Amino acid sequence: MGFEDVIPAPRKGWWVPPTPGAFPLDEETVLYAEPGTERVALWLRNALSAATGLPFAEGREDNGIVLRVDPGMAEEAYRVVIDGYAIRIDGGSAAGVFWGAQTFRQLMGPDAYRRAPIDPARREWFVPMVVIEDAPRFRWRGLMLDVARHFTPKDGVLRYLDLMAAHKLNVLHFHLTDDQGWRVEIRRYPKLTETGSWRARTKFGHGASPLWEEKPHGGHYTQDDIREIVAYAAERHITVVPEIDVPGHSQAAIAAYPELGNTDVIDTTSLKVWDSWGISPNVLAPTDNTLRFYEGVLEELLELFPSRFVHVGGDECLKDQWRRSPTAQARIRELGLADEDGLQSWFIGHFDKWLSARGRRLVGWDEILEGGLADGAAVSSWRGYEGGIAAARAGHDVVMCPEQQVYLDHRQDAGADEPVPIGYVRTLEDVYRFEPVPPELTPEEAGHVLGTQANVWTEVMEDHARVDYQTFPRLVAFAEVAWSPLPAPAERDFADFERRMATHYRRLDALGVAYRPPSGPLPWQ
Ligand code: TNX
Repeated sequence: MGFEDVIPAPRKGWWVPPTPGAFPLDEETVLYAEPGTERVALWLRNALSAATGLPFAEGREDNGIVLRVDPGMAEEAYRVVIDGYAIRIDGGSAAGVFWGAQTFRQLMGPDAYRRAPIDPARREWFVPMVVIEDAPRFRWRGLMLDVARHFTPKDGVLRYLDLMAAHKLNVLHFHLTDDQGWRVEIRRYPKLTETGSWRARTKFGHGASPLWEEKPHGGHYTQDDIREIVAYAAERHITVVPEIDVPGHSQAAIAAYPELGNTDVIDTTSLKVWDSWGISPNVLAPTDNTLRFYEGVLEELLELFPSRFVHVGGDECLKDQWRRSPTAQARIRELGLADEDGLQSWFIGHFDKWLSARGRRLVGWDEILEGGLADGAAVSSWRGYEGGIAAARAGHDVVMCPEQQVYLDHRQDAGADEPVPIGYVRTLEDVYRFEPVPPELTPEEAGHVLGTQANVWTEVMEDHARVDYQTFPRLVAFAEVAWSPLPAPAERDFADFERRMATHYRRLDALGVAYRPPSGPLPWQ
């Protein structure tokens, strides 16, 4: 299915004319943006000029590049036509044109991904004379980045957005809070970041030899940083979906504001930001005070993130403190709930209504199904496919991200020299054969699968290089699954994907991605 070496594989592609030809790009090549494509033109000019040193001046002439929105095409669809006269990149919207521009960059060769020309004497580049017609399979092609366990400085996030765009991924699920850290400035609650974004020591290590690093770790994004990240993403047609995890995974918030915890059963005043991995038993108290506090957090969040979806977590909330807490038990009786699961669903349901009233939609991890799913909620199905199947059957939207298939913190190989040997073994081929839509869904139910996302949890990734290593090359296979209409898993042509990967590794090299090498020594750990 793969045409040329384009990744993700486009739906259709053919040579123009029948014999392979090449179209030259040089000092004279101009770039013209029809209305609505100006920002794409700016992006393309910046990217190509940086790599080639050619100006790609604004202008409309034969032999130039023309970007255009064609309202007759589907929203994210695009068509690239490179014939004897011009290069035309059409899309159903600016997003479609942008994905077409990404494909065009691939056709220019791996050096088009560099940020400065490596051969200033080279004044001519060639692209193959082809027609490519393409459109995505899913509208939610996501990557979840956990910046709570290990903080990724803003720089690294912007770089990840570029890498996502190069692979036609369009949703960054931004896991901003957890037991181990709170990463977004909230003006009305300054201690969330003053206290909640730092931990005194951090456990790093895995497998049989855990190692305590007695060093502090932390960091956070200011609101202006977030505005910049969101704008940078928007220019790349990526939506940033923020996640504030409640009512579990909240120890960092409780460390900052102890009254958020179950003060009737534990002494929350001495709690620190959690410095181990695993799940903290210290969860939010199901009180009106907590609800008001998080409404305040979400109010500021909605100003920062225009995304229609807002993620409220809901995963792995240990209920022991609620079982022991007279306050929580009184709440259960007062609301006529069956048990603690009912309390969690009441909690999530509150924010479902609160967000809906503000024109947004709630999305949560599949535990939000327990005790009853809130009306408008969408589900991130992580504990396998089951939660997603149940939600789709009940008419709810679903993002498929089952941990056994697309958790990129899990090891990539069974070998003893794998530097991060945790979790299930998920090879590049396993990810390539991941199917987001389970066969047991009817076509109508399958229509509720908005798409899929790969999740990068960072307990064992203390820096950029490690995040790159775990994410790549598997994210490339994932991107093809999310974008291209591949056949059933057993029929997928992994050999053809590997053939195209040979070129793609050179693109990743040019981008400076520290991927797991397909052969040879693994990085020092
Ligand atoms: C489960 S997935 C979690 C995360 C961990 C991850 C490690 C999910 C909603 N919860 O908190 O980081 O496993 O693989």
